Amino acid sequence: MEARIIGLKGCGKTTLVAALAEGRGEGHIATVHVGDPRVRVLSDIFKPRKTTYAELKVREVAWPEASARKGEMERYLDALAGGHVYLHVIRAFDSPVLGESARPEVDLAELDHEFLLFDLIRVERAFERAKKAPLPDMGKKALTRCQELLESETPLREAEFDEAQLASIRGYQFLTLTPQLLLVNTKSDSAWQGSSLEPAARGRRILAFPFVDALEVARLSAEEQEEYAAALGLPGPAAEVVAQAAFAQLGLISFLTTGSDEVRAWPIRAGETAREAAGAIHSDIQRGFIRAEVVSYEDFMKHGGNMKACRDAGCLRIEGKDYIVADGDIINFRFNV
Ligand SMILES: Nc1nc2c(ncn2[C@@H]2O[C@H](COP(=O)(O)OP(=O)(O)O)[C@@H](O)[C@H]2O)c(=O)[nH]1
Ligand SMILES: [Mg+2]
Repeated sequence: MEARIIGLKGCGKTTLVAALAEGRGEGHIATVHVGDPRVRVLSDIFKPRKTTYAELKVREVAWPEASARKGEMERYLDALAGGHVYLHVIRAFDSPVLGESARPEVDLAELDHEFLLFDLIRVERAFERAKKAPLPDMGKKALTRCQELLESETPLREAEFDEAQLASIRGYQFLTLTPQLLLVNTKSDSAWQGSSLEPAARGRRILAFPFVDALEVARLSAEEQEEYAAALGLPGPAAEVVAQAAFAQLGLISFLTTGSDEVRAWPIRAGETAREAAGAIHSDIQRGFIRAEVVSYEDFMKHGGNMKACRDAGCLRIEGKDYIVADGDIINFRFNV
């Protein structure tokens, strides 16, 4: 999963990358492990050679300088492409660097407005091109609908599109179609009064914490992180909290695979079938899918973390290709290629 960190200049994007990276960052890029206690427990039971958590790749996209905006804008848009989710950072501390006091509502409205404008420009360009190479009816209809939404200042992610419509607009890479998480960078020493951002959040999840404190916590050992996060009033280590919220915002769940080789969490979209889930591991397993042997993490732990006990108790289920995978399913795929 790819995330892009967006936000105006000086809001704390680089600080966030550092806090998320826990030492694994490279400047503007970091790979975040999605903390999953189930993976930790299973790893203790199976003692595999390798333990693999779901990953969120994050990349900071710097806000273009006003003076150089024209040329930089294209680069900005290129850098946003490929992001499955935007982590939208909002400054809620008075910035000595910028010489500006906190104005989170204004900043949020500004970037939201810019994104609507970018998308409107894309719609207009698409209609321009359609004069030379006409669009199919479906494409024209979908594009017109996007235009109406954007002109009424509705981000496209708030609209319901059916699969066919989505297919015809996906290629335009509209910025407002991408889900967002709002990350409020708060003042260290005072309680955050977040209610004023709620209306403008329009359904986006809000996480608020002081990034500088989160960065301090991230520099500690794994054992110390939980404790110090709590002491600073943070909901947890930033990497864990942000990655989990991003996955939730995207409607992702994880199924698990176990063995002496590897214990691993595999993120998939909620609602995917066993056969689709198999494809997350390897296209061969999807192609040669025979059946899935499934036990829920809860049942597995209820039976002492023992697969044979699960089988004897009848809670190791045999499921077919259309089975809808549940979060925390431990799955062994049978396949034949
Ligand atoms: N007081 C305070 N300053 C911060 C915080 N986060 C970042 N800063 C400072 O704000 C400035 C800009 O931060 P930076 O992460 O580079 O912002 P970016 O432009 O969005 O990448 C730096 O001088 C940071 O030290 C914060 O949580 N509290
Ligand atoms: Mg920066």
